[in-house]
Parts: sequence; C-alpha cells; structure tokens
Amino acid sequence: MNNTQIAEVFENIAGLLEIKGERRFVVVSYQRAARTIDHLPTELEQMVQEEEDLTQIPGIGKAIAGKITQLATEGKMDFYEKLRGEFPDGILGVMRVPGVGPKSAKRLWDELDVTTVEALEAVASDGRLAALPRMGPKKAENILKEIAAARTKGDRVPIARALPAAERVIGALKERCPSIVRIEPAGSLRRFEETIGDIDIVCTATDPQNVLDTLVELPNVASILAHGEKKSAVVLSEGVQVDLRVVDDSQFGALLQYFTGDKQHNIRLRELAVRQGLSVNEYGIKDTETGETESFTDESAMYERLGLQYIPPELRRGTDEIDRARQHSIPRLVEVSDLKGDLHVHTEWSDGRDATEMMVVAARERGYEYVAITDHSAGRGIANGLSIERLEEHIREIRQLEDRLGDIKLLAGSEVDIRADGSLDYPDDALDELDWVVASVHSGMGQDAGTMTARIIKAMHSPHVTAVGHLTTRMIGERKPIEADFEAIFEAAAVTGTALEINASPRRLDLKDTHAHRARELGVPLVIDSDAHDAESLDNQRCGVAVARRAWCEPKHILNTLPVDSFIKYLDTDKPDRPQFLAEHG
Ligand code: DGT
Ligand code: CA
Ligand code: CA
Ligand code: ZN
Repeated sequence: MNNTQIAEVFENIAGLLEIKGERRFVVVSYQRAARTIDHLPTELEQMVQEEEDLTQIPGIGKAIAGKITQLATEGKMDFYEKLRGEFPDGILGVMRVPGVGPKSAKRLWDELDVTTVEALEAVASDGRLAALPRMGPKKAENILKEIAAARTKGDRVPIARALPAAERVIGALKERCPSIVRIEPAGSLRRFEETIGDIDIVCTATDPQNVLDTLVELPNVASILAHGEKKSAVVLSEGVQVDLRVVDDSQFGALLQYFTGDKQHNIRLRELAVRQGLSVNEYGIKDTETGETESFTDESAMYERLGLQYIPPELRRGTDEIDRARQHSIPRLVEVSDLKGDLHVHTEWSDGRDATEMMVVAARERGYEYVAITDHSAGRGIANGLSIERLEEHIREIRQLEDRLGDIKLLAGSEVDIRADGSLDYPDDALDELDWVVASVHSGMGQDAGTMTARIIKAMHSPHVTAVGHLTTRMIGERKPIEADFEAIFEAAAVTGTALEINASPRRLDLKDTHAHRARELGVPLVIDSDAHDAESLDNQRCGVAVARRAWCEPKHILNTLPVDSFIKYLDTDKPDRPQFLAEHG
C-alpha cells in the first residue's frame, strides 16, 4: 500500500467514527494522521520494512503507528475492518461525495435510508433530499453535479495499469469462489483499447451471490458503488472502477457480447438484427414475432445466428467489421502462438535486469526459434549504453552462448540511438558486426515535425538499420508522441525495406493500432517486440499482438512469425527487397 492509500484508510476511519458519534478529539487525531501521511516524503511501507520508529513522525502516536504497521505488512487493519463491518457497504462512498461528508451521510442514512451513491443520486433528484431541513434544492443540485463529475472525471486508466488490476481481481475471485464456471474481462479491456474507463467483468457461477459478495469484500476495494443480485461495482484502491456481472451459464455468450461493445458495434449489430425480425439484448436474441428469446453459451453461436462470421473483440469498433463478417472475409488474425522470435530484448549489459542467458532461456521456454539481444548504444549514458569495446565483448558472449545452447538462433543486436541529426550512435564498422539493429529515438523528442521526419527517414536509409523501435516514443497517459509526418515515414519504411516495430510494452503500444494499420497497407514489414527488460516481460508480446489484431494484421504481415530459416533468408535479402520477400514467404 502506498501512502495515499494508507491516508485514505485513516480518512475513512475518521469519517466512520464521526458517524458513530465518537468523541471529537479521537476523530481529529485520525484526520490529522491522514493529512500527515499524505504529505510524508517517504513511503511508510518502506519505513516499516526498515523498522523505523513511526512515532517520530509528528502527529503519529503509538496506537496509530501500530495500525500503520499492520496495514503496511498485512495489507489490512483489524480495527478498520471491524469498524467498516458496523456500517452498510456503500456508506463510505456516500460520505466521500464532495459536499456530503460524515454528518450529512449519517442524516441521509437515518432519515432517507441512503446507503449507496446510487440511492443518494435518487433522493437528490426526486426532491426528497431537498425537502429535509437545512438541505434544500441548491444542496441537492450540487450533490448531483458532484456525482456526475466523479463519473466523468476523465480519469481513464492506461491499459498498463488496468490490465494487471483486472487480472488480480479475476485471480482473487477464482481463488475465493470455487463456484465460478467462467469469468472473462469484457468492455474496452477485452477490445484492448489503450485507456480504460472502467473494468467490466462477466461471470457465470453456481453460486452467483457469493461471487458478488466476494468482490465487495476484496481487500483492495476502496469503495462500493453497487451491490446487488446480478451486479456489483466497486472502486479499487488504485482508483479503477470494476463492474462485475454474474449470470446463468446459458446466457454467458449474450452477456459477454453485450458488455464487450463497443457501443457503436452493438448498435450496428442490433440494426442488422432488426432487419431480420430479431432483437439482440444482454440475455440473447429475441424473435420479435414469437417473443421467444434464444440463449447462447458462447459468442460465436450468437454471431452465427445473425448470419455473421465470428468477429474478434479487437475489431469491434463499429467501422466495417460487420460488413466484412457478412461476407465472411475477416482474415485469421495473428496470435501469440504465431510468433517465432523476439527482436528487441535488453539484458543487464545495459538497463535490463537479467543476464543474457536468462533472457535467452526464457525466450526459448516461450517456444521461440530466435531472439535478438538489443542493448542500448553508448549515447544512452543513462541506460548504461555499451561502448564499442563492451559491444564487442557482448557480441562474443552472445556467439558463445548460441554455440553452447545449440537449439536457438541468437542475433547479436543493438538498440541504437538515432541522434538529433539522424546519424546513428555507432560507426558503420561497428554496426557491420551486428545481425539486427533497432534504431530508436530517445532524445530531442520535441523537434518540429519536419526535422523529426527527416531525422527518422535518414536513419532508415542506413543499410544496417533493420527496424525502427517505438516510433512515436509515447508513453500512454505519461508522455506525448513525437510530431512527425507518419505517412512519409511509412512510405520510406516500405521503400527502404525497414521494418517498423509494434512495441508490445503496455505502457507504450507503439506503433499504435491505426499506425500499424496504415503501415501494413503500405506494405511495411511489421515486427512485434517485447522490449523486455526482464524475463517476465517477454510475455508483453500478447499486448503487441492485440495491437496488431486491432490493425487487422495476419501472420503474413508480421516479420517475426517467419520460421528461423525464412527469417535468415529475409536478412540475407537486399534491404529494399525485403518487403517483397515477406509478402512472398509470410
Ligand atoms: P470504457 O469503460 O469507457 O473504457 O469503455 P467500455 O466500452 O468498456 O464501456 P462501458 O464500460 O460503459 O460499457 C461496456 C460495454 O457495454 C460497452 O462497450 C457496450 C455495452 N453498453 C453499456 N451500456 C450501454 C448502453 O447504454 N447502450 C449500448 N448499446 N451498449 C452499452
Ligand atoms: Ca468499461
Ligand atoms: Ca462498465
Ligand atoms: Zn528504446
């Protein structure tokens, strides 16, 4: 738990104690602790680990120090859990609506039985709240505004944060609820959008109520928005909302379809159904004439019922995917199992965590036939880039390792900086020693579009540059992409025979889907790379594959789906002829 989360717990305790009618000085001591914690320069978790004396912090006495220690070590606090148990689940959410606070939350609970944000919204809109003494229409209006603002706060979460959060929730539910039959993420996460508004999860179970109850009781739940018989919704302590729906197994297909969206796709699907005298809803497909609803255990049967080929979630965007499905012309999209190698991998030689051998063995475990080791070039002082001498030493290590392992092709490579003027960070004779060169921009990202475009195209004209890495350098939600004429860059990539990378790191996803789509159309060889800095991150490839699927890529468009023999022939081909080679052999 980080300090913000710990502070929030103490803020909640203060509120609940106030509702309970606890003495003023006790409430204030918790409030003061919350504020202190929020402004602390060091992480409490770390201080606890290092056994520092928390009572040295002003405003933190012995009792509160003990509570912090329990939170930091166990992730929960007995006192808080017990206190929360004395109140309805949703009361914290009500209390935290700006302008409400503990006092009003208690009144609304006592007088109008309000225990959830939804109920609060209801009484604020139907006049009951306004009718209470000292509340009034102005107050009701403000509360409605605050609720709406909280909903549309625009706090979309980068997929790199939503993905592990969703996996943790699904994992925890599976572990705690043996009655679960099927559980899948839906919504924008399943479609693999780059930012996620909220996480939708659909589930079937023999004991649905148990699953819904378990969600709201998970330790990392910060507040409960809804808790019913079909659906629960919570906000996790990391600030992401989770919507969980549980239905009967026979309806799983329809529910998954409905909540995968996107909205536009669903609208078009419904229009198509209406023309067939059918209506699609979250329970199945209803025959408008007979009034009977047909259930579907899986999605593909549902699409089939409408005369459609199955549409992969990544394509559901309400563009032309339904027309294509009607003509049965949706191609077989690339899958993780199609990948035969990874061509952008870091080791401890530059800024990676693991030894070369460990990365290679991990790559081999993933079934790869080849892997390119691409540590940073010298200019990346920050990333411990390799001098020419260290580069040569590293190449020797890679060659020896390949001989020793004997069953995986290793490419001695580099991720070479493209300098501000478009020159490369190693001289030609050093690059000549390498089998695979990813050229990337890591500095001077603020150049104007004209300069940047020329810079990248110049690098692509080098015969040594086999691929360009993370073209736009963006970090989703953190760093804006470079400005450049991407159309010109894609054309130059096709002409020079330079592959473009789909960087699979979920923080980057670069190329993004629309860029990958356009590059594919122009015949640019695409390569899906993990850019792994540790062995586990080799699994990022699935994120890159999702981007490629959103770009309608088939295995033949992706260079690293080639088996090792063809891949070597690709590299032996004159650079400008390589796109043609891939088109013929992919
Ligand atoms: P997000 O959460 O903003 O990243 O995007 P989604 O697509 O996950 O949207 P969300 O969570 O509001 O709803 C999940 C899916 O459920 C959505 O893609 C389509 C379906 N859905 C939800 N509400 C409606 C609705 O009012 N009309 C229609 N047609 N579909 C809806
Ligand atoms: Ca969603
Ligand atoms: Ca949702
Ligand atoms: Zn890089």
